[in-house]
This record gives sequence, structure tokens and C-alpha cells, in this order.
Amino acid sequence: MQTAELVEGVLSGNRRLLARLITLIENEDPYAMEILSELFKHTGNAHILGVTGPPGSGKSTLVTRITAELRTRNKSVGIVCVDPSSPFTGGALLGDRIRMQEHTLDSDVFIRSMGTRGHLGGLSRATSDAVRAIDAFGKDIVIVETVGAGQSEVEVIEVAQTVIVTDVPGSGDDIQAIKAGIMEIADIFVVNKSDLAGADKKVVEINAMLDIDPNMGEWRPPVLLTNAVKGEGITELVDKIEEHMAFLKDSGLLATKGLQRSRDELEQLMEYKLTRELLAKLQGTPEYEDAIRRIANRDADPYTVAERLITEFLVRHRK
Ligand SMILES: Nc1nc2c(ncn2[C@@H]2O[C@H](COP(=O)(O)OP(=O)(O)OP(=O)(O)O)[C@@H](O)[C@H]2O)c(=O)[nH]1
Ligand SMILES: [Mg+2]
Repeated sequence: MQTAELVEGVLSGNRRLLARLITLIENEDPYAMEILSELFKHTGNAHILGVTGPPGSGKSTLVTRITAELRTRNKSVGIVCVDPSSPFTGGALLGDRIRMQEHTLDSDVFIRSMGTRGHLGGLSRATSDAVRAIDAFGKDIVIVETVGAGQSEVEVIEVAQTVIVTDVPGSGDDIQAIKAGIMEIADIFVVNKSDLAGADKKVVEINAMLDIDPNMGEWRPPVLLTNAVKGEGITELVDKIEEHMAFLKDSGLLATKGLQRSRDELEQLMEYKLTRELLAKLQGTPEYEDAIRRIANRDADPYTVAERLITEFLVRHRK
């Protein structure tokens, strides 16, 4: 397929071609980059929403409800479910497909799951590219759901402009369930399963923690109660999501964050490309293999060798 055909297809709302592009992205196909570079000027319009939290806290149920509410507000929605523990890719994960099936027939909702293929850095890269593809496709809101367990998931969710962190009542008397790293990235807290005992207590605990947060900025994350199964608290949640976006725009934070993200992305891409080219030139050459043996034998040290190889590479490429 020609690049132009895929680019045009995605821009004109062809779901099959969008799905194909995301598969190319997942497979780290160099062709994907060519298409994304064409699509780039058509991106930056979607509001990107991240939903993260402990396993089973009701994220997918909540995303389904948020989507329904957004649809009543005439917003089109894209959903990316990222499961770092699953090697399964392509289409929706079975559980998510069932939970979100009410939306699968709605042409204004696009759902896609992504699992780990290769390394975790690759997953956050792939997620952000998939989100970008859906943005170019024209969805107003792109929701990224990922389980909140560690640093790798924090990286995945960094693509989002508004981050919802979910928790449930009774997940420990202290705040252990929400990991420190996850706390810091929350723009909105949701205590889901408000039908279970201890929901109010959980809200009080999170608020108490926010009271003593030394890094609190202009936006104090609200702590909301929801029952995702019954759909309670969803209108208020979507109101807060919209309020947060307005805050980002009005405060100038959206622009500042955009600049920082562009810097990070450019530097990551350069690092990736440079490393790949450098290694492609070196790996397998007798000098390189010899240098590695010498390091292993303590005849050379890796600091000096790395410095020398990089300098030689740069000098060779100086025009
Ligand atoms: N009682 C109660 N159960 C809920 C609520 N929301 C979700 N659940 C149930 O909790 C279970 C897990 O819901 P999911 O939406 O799959 O949770 P998740 O966080 O997406 O799970 P993972 O993606 O596997 O981490 C399901 O059985 C839901 O029906 C709620 O508000 N109250
Ligand atoms: Mg889920």
C-alpha cells in the first residue's frame, strides 16, 4: 500500500486503515514513521485523557461510562487499552471488548488494545504514536487506559494531558494502594466502587494526603466518588475532565507542557536513531568484538572505549 493511500485513509476516517497503521506502529515498522510524519501536521487537536490505577479497580468500566457521557456531549472518542503484562496485541483484549461492547458498534468510538511487544520503552513509544494516529483520525478525545503498577506505566500515561487515578475503598488503611509515583501524576482522583464500605473514608484519606503535598500547584486534584457499574458520579467526573482541560489552556500550562513534550520526544527519537545507526555500524566488526573482549578481560575499561567509539563515529560523519 502506498503511503499516500494510508495517510488519506486515516485522515478521511477509514477505521480499517487506522487499525492497519496502529499495527505497523506496534511492529515498529519503519514505514509507520513515514506515515506519522505525514500525519503530524493534522494532530494536536484531541484532548488526551489517561486512566490508571490498581488492577480491577474498575478502569475499563469507568472508561465505558465516560465514553457514553462524552457521546451524549457530541464528542467522538478513541480508546487505547494498554496492558503491559499482556503479549496479546491487535484489536481489543477479550475482557475489554466485552466491557466496552456497547460502544463497538458506534462509529464515533474507536477501541484498540496494545500489549507489550519488545521492551517497555517501546510500549510507551507505540502508545503515544497510536494516540497520535487516532488524533489525526479526528477523534475529539483519546482515552488511554493502563494498569497503574510502576514506573513503566507512568511512562505510558505521560502521553495524557489529563490523568485520572482510580482507587477503591478498603484497599489498605493507608494509602499504599496508590503508589507514590502514580499519586504525583493525578489531575483527578476517582474512588470507584462507592457502593463498597469505606468509600468516604478513602476520599478523606486522599484529601488529607493532598493537604500536605508540598508540590501542589494551582490545580488541586479533586477527589470524586463513582459507581461505574451503576453509572453514578460520571456526569461530575466528565465535568471535571472538561474543567481541567480549560484550566490547562487558560493557565498556559498546556503550551508549556507541549513544549516540554516536543523537546523530550525529539531527544528520545534522536537518541534512538543515533544509537541504532552507531550500533549497526559497529556490531559484528572485528574491532568492536575485540574491544568487548578486552573490557571483559579488564584490558580496557568501558568508559574510555565508549568515549572513543562515539568520537570516532562523529568525526567520520562530519562533512
Ligand atoms: N461493586 C462495584 N464493582 C465494580 C464497580 N466498577 C467496576 N466494578 C467491577 O469490578 C471488576 C473489575 O472492573 P474492570 O472495569 O475490569 O476493572 P479494571 O480496572 O479495568 O481492571 P484491569 O484492566 O484488569 O486492571 C468488574 O467485575 C466490574 O464489574 C463499582 O463501581 N462497584
Ligand atoms: Mg481494564
